[in-house]
Amino acid sequence: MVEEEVERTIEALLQERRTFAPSEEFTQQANLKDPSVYEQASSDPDAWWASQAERLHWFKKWDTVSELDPPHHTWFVGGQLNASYNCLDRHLDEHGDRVAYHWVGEPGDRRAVTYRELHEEVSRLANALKDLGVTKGDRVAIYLPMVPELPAAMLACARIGAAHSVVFGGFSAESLRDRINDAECKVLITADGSYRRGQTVPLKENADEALRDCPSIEKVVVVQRTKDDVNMVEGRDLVYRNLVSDAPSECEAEPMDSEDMLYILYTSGTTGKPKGIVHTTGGYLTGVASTHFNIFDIKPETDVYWCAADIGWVTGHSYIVYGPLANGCTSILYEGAPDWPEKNRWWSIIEEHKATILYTAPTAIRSFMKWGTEWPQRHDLSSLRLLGSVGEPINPEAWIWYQEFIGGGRTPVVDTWWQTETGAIMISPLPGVTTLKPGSATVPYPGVSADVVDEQGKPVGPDGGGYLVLKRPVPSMFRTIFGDDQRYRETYFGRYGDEIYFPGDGAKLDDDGYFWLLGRVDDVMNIAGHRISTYEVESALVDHPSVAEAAVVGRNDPKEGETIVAFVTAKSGSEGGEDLMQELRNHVAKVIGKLARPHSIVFTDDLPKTRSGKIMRRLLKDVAEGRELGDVTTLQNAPILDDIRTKAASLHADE
Ligand code: 7RM
Repeated sequence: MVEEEVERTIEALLQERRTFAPSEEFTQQANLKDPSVYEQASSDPDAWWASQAERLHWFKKWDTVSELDPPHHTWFVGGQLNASYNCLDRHLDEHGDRVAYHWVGEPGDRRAVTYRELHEEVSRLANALKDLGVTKGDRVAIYLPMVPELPAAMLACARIGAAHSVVFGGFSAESLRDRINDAECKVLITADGSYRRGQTVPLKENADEALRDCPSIEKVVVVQRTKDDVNMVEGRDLVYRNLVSDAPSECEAEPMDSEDMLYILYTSGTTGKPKGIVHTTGGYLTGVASTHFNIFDIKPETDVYWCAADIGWVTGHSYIVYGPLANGCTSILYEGAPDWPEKNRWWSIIEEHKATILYTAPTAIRSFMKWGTEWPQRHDLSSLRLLGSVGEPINPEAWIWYQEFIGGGRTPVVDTWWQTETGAIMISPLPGVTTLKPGSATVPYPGVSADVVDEQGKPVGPDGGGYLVLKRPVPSMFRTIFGDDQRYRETYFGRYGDEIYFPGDGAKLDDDGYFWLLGRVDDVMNIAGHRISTYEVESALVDHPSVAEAAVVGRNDPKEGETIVAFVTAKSGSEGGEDLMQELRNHVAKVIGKLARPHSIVFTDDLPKTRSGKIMRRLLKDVAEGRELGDVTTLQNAPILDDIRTKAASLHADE
């Protein structure tokens, strides 16, 4: 389709069909189709969550469903289970030969791993880890690319009761070092390297650099992915494949208490030091199995499900590893970049494997929009029946594009709001029940109690904007920050007291009680006494046909107060000049109001992004305010900042 037609289609859909009720066909076959589930769950949350915990295999049933001691809470106390057993052993009798992962390597290699094969690999590796001295309660760092050995390593830890700490393969040696040291990991599982856009990433080299300063590490297990020659330290470093083939294939899964730690995952906060988010076993697994089954409407026998995140982020932990495997479904696992060797890579994978469900992030969707519809249109995507979005607010234009050009106009799109801390999805449609509104994550999942409140904690009511809060703990919620419970209390419960969890997001409620997420509250600006979210202005900007992507920050100036600075990437074919600048300012004024009109607009070829694709507004704020740049170590495209700084120089011309 030519660009103009695409615009017209999106425009028409946005105008004519503001809301999308589930089709009768979809509802009829849906796992959850009875809307009374919401009422039932809220009138007796413990009974609801207990019913969801029944999805799992418990070695010993719990004594109590929940014990609340705000801000702490425990779930299924007295119960015993094992996550690896639930993800593997439990499925073997009935469908051990079902594919767990269709793995696709970036260079084009492929491997299908069945539940039985994964079970054997995990059991062998678990034995090998025990042999290396890893015992229950120890921490194991994992720094691997998207290869089947990554979920295997996580499950091997879970099998013997060691907590894993997965560090995203795109992180630097320094980040790896800090995370290993914070958790005092005993063993590191890594690889020689990984593939990204046809290049190799030297993981082992990074690991070696990190390990110069990691006294707790005793052994290093190395997966040979690229088969490059790498440095192996005598007595410390061992080849993964040799260890696994030499180890016995039977390994009992360790019975774990429901509240035993399953893993630590680091996430950035407002300070430089990342927070080690601690998840436990029974509650976490209950939350991810339940939400995965109901929100993605999983039919384990027939679905081919693809969550295109990296396992190094919580989305991958919950919705590539634990949720899908607990539900016994077949997933796709892809190692590489979406534009390698060409921009149709994802669509060719979907066609080849007849994927039925795709779960990805708005930033990816916007890239696809930028690349044009000709790439997906080369492929038969008719196998898709459900689409999901996660990671940031999705602007209605991208939502519609996704549904129309990837979902063929048929599929529900579930916009799922949650965090590393919540472990599982908290706000999302149920695709067989909920009427969708493009741009809204809709309503809290059954058993989740959310609201939007003001500075004092007073509910703002319909049509009001404020802060999102969760008013009652849920099983999948994290328990603490590793080694820093004080920070846990202060960051999440310092604002409204011990009973109310504050996730750090702004939100709006509409007349139907739907939640509209507005981005992090650190991204909320105060322009002449009006609260405007950077996200609202960004949405207005990307709504303009010439804009591919936009990031907005508030620029604080002692004289001028806070003013809006927009960083804009123009679509190919559009020119970022004086004319477009005026047009965009007028456009925003038209969409939101004059008070939201950006004071300045800087055109740039790209925006600074973290490796998970989140725009780093903090750095743009530094640029806008003419400061030294803060921490750039988590940035995937650092060089673009120099370019942006040069272009933004005029912002400070009169200072
Ligand atoms: C899953 C994940 C969490 C933050 C969260 C929000 C933002 C995530 C959505 C969203 C609007 C969504 N974990 N966020 N999902 N905002 N709509 N559907 O991303 O810990 O890495 O990030 O991401 O600000 O607080 S995370």
